[in-house]
Amino acid sequence: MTAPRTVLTYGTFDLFHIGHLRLIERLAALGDRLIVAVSTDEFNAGKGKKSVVSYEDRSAIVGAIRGVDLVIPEGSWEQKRSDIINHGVDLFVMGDDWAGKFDDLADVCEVKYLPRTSGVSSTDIKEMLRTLDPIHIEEMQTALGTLTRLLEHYRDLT
Ligand code: C2G
Repeated sequence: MTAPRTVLTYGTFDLFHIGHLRLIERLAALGDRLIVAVSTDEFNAGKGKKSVVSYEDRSAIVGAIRGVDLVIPEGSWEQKRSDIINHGVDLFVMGDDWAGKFDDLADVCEVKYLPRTSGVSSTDIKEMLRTLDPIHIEEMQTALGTLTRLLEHYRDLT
């Protein structure tokens, strides 16, 4: 009976989307146990990221995904090595936007980077939402009013 193969990854998982899901699905297929470390709100602030969704909700969402066996908080850049040792991790995996960044962990476990899912990111979703916020809708309505008046003015001149 071989020991279960444990996989570990880290992320913010804000505005959970298909890119996050596709990564987690692939990770679950790489081992018998999957641990996901979710960045805390405080750690995100340190990354210069303000997540829309709270740590409490982001970790609950990730924890509810089939194939995720444990969610732990990510509160610092330095905790990866001790997490790997304390949880008996065999394989550390990140999306390839992090390619090479964690190769120093190769002395305590296997390190892999998987291709990101193209065309989707929490940043893009936030940008889309931003254009829909009330202030921007009001700005667009004002601009539309100005354009309408200009058109009417020129139409009267012709
Ligand atoms: N990801 C992906 N495809 C996307 C978007 C993200 O495969 N379209 C992957 C990323 O490569 C990462 C994981 O999903 O491995 C989580 O992405 P983020 O939530 O953006 O996490 P990040 O801000 O990169 O934080 O210590 C590491 C950091 O906590 C990682």
